[in-house]
Amino acid sequence: MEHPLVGVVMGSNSDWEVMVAAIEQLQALNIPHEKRVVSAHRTPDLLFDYAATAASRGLRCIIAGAGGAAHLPGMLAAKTLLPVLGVPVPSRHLNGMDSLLSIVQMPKGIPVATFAIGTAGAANAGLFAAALLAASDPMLARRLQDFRRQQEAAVLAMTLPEAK
Ligand code: RP5
Repeated sequence: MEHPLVGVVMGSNSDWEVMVAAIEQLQALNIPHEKRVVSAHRTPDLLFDYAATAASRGLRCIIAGAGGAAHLPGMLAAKTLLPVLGVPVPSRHLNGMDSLLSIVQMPKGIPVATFAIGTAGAANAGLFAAALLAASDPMLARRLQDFRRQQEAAVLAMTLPEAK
């Protein structure tokens, strides 16, 4: 793969089922990316290193998914000036409400762009990363526009069954 522009990180490989939706969007739009497990509380040194070197390695933004007391996106954002896109992963006991609140309620000063809980949020984070990059990449902007057109055509072609 080309030099990655988007880093996709997640707190555990158990987040993959959700976070793969972000990867799929990046792949569909031909955006070079990398993926990696980075845990805020289990691998804090790796987290610091990943965030501190992300910009100098050429990344333009980071998509971070985590569940539970999800400090991964916020801690990454604290250590890099790159935009961090946070994806709340559904948790076993609180269905991701804990993940959402942990990610969205960042105190003033260190922003995290927070997306919906689960696969919709992961996919939208991928699309948002595409929109960020498309601002300075006309070819990518065209691919993103094509995606929107295809999506529109699919909805316009939808039919509904007869009511009984
Ligand atoms: C978080 O804890 C991860 O992001 C994951 O969503 C959650 C559970 O992790 P595992 O116990 O499945 O590894 O760090």
